[in-house]
Amino acid sequence: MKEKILLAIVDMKLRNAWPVEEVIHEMTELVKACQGEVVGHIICPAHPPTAATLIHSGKVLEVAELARVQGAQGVVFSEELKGVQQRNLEEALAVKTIDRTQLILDIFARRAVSLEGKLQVELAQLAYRLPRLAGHYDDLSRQGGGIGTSGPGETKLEVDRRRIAVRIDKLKKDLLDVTQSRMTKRKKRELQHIPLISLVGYTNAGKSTLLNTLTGAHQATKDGLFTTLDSLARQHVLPDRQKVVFSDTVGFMRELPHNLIEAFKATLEEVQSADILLHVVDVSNPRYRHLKESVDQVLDALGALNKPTILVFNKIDRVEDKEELETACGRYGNTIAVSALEKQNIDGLLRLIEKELGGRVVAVDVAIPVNRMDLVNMVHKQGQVEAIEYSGESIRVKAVVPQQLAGLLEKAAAS
Ligand SMILES: Nc1nc2c(ncn2[C@@H]2O[C@H](COP(=O)(O)OP(=O)(O)OP(=O)(O)O)[C@@H](O)[C@H]2O)c(=O)[nH]1
Ligand SMILES: [Mg+2]
Repeated sequence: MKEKILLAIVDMKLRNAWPVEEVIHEMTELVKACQGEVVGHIICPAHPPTAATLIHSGKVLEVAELARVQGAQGVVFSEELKGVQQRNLEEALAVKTIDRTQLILDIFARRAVSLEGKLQVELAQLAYRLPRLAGHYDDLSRQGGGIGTSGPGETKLEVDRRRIAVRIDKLKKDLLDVTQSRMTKRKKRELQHIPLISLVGYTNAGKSTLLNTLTGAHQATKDGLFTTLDSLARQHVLPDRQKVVFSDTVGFMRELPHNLIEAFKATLEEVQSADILLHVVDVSNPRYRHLKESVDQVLDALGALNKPTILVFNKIDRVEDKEELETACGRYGNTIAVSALEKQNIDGLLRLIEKELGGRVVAVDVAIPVNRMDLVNMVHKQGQVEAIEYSGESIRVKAVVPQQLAGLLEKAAAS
């Protein structure tokens, strides 16, 4: 049975705040991703917010009444709650009360598959919980007692806090180990001068579908939020025979919890080291401009906003208003409209990628000395071989290789 959830949409009347309807839509999707069912929503003004319950006490009573009438088993607030606010609200509402951040963390916890993903999620959850322990055990008596426990003693709160802090340290260490092997792979790739093309975008934009269409990978895709948590890198050869690596990673969302970005830093670093970003936008979503801006904000936080970027307007098969699509494309630079699912205009996208990588590879046809097998090995790893012929004193190499390697080959040929 699906858990029945009442949404408390907190209206902060902030500048640049998202329209209320969009928040309702987004929160409903988040609840769905947690296998819950939204039974209703209530708008709760919070200007100014209150310290005790975020929203005003009269409104708290209204939320409690609606939750009761709708038979809600939980209330989810659209804004982050402080520990004390959550406790007060839960008491007043008499049902489980959580906030948007917890909801997102819950989705991530459900989705995490890889060891790295699981460690990252647990880290984010503990980091969220740690400052919220305060005051939980105000009336605590001293722990322990008896021989060997003399001294000031510790409250349970302190013990809990310390236990969590120790666990956080341990998780960070474990994560470092797990991340190390991925870093090694990345370094190797960088040494081989194979460009990395990272797919980024709002969750559900179609990144994994595009990766599959581009490379024939089998990354799981689904209509829902945060389907992909683990990065997948896939080597591919472009039509101009340049080797590249495409990588798909976790989707973004507006105001992603800070703890989550912090915990997923290692995964997101892939984005920082990319040569090109494919920013995938679901242009069939009427809110696509807002979604794009939110992704830009996360990219900015990662220091990746100024990377060469191709804006990929996806799901054009669902866009009826072609004029609007043209306007959308005209609004930004370096855009292309595709359908990853229906495989429309994928050639165009590939050409744009080749143009963006422009001149990083060149065709060579050289004869190098037989003792330069080291170079032949490099050609196999970094380039696309057309022919390698061994004839007595020399090796003829016909291939498309990165410019730097072409230089080395030509030098060897001339010697
Ligand atoms: N109609 C249509 N649907 C698409 C297209 N591309 C992707 N989808 C659908 O959109 C949904 C989300 O696709 P995914 O590829 O999982 O999206 P994602 O960006 O990887 O999402 P997360 O991993 O959750 O961040 C799926 O149901 C896809 O089938 C497209 O070009 N047209
Ligand atoms: Mg995905």
